[in-house]
Amino acid sequence: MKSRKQRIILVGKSQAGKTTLTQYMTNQQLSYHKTQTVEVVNGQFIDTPGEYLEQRGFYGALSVTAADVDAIALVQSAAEESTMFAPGFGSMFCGKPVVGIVTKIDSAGEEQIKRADNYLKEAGAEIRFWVSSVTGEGMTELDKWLNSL
Ligand SMILES: Nc1nc2c(ncn2[C@@H]2O[C@H](COP(=O)(O)OP(=O)(O)O)[C@@H](O)[C@H]2O)c(=O)[nH]1
Ligand SMILES: [Mg+2]
Repeated sequence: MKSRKQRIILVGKSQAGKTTLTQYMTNQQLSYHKTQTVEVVNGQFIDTPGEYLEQRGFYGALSVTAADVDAIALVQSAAEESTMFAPGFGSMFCGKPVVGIVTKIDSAGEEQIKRADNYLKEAGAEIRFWVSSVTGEGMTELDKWLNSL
């Protein structure tokens, strides 16, 4: 029997859409606030500040924060041309399941979505989801995967 909800940590650049995604998934009203520190949302999502990915000095903090989770989500905006995820980035999480989430697909074309998807694949996310927190597209599939962990 499951004693608690599966916990997942969201890692991605500032503005990637991590916080908005947690708001969507936990049925909160979408409202912007800058994530200043690690926040646990609904006991399930560990939301992290963009600095955890953008500044290598935070990688120690990132791996400690991730030690207690069931899965890692690498979050990449489809609207972003570049990525901060180095190839193989996901391997720093010691073999835990790594999923890729392409966000903001409502505001991107197919080529942009595929580019983001490829960044996540290269980073080590074997499974990827394409979502929008505005239209809700892709969220059912993501939710199903979370519940299957
Ligand atoms: N069009 C669109 N905008 C989004 C989506 N998700 C987030 N945003 C916007 O992107 C900005 C950054 O979102 P936020 O969740 O704070 O990103 P974080 O820094 O990764 O936590 C905000 O202005 C959001 O309203 C989405 O799915 N579609
Ligand atoms: Mg945030």
